[in-house]
Amino acid sequence: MQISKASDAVGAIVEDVDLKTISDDQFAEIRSAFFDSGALFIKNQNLAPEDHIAFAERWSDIDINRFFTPVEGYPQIAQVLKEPDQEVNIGGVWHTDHSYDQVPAMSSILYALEIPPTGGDTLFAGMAAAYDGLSDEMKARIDGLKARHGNAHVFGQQSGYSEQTGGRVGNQQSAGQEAIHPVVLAHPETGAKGLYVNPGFTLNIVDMAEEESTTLLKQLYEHIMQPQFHFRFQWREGDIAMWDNRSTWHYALNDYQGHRRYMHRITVQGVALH
Ligand SMILES: O=C(O)CCC(=O)C(=O)O
Ligand SMILES: [Fe+2]
Repeated sequence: MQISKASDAVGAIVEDVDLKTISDDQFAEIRSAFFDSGALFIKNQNLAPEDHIAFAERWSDIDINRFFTPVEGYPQIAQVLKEPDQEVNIGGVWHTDHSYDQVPAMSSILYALEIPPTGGDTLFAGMAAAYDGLSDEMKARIDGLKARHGNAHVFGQQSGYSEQTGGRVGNQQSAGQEAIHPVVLAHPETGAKGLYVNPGFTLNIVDMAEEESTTLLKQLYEHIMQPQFHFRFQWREGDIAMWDNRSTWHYALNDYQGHRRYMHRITVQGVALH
């Protein structure tokens, strides 16, 4: 097994390993690379749904997403699918998964089954590198702030997201979760400080006037959107990307209209954030 850095800001590439047969020592190495880098790109796997589930369960219990259509026979696995005639994809904005939950998911483990002939890359951003890149003044300004996150505007009845994604997002009546988390998070495993707000689900900064909150979030987002904090992953069938939802953002590019892209996703449970 070889593990190498994907970019300065985020991610590591894992090669020459078969996740079906890893030892406990190899898993420990994978685990520490994951928390240190925020995301792993594990090349060239051949996993049945049972193997994907078994790998996910090495990390934590599975956190079943309320909204995505599951794979038939496997309620633990969500379909991340875009059909040729579907215009809007899943995850086509910068976001992190499940920040609207009281106990947000630790990781999403995405396995590529069908990749379009070109395009369909996923962008990742590293929140610790982005935090480190802030001015001292901005670090002082956001120290101790909290933000409110929610999902009704994405997964709720009124959002239109379900229709736009060809009905692939359902259960809208159970949307509406909200949670408050720190804007600067000391990572629960490593203690590294990172930004924990995202354009997908963060609603506002708590105890701040709306206009000031909007301006501050926009400033932070523009900072994080700078390419030095990113890595662009180009998929091959059989690859896994797994990311730490507490220390990264991701963005599924939607630049392959007319082609099919199909992934299986398992999300695993995290811990309460302070
Ligand atoms: O399809 C992708 O590359 C990522 C989609 C996404 O946002 C997710 O699965 O959480
Ligand atoms: Fe996502």
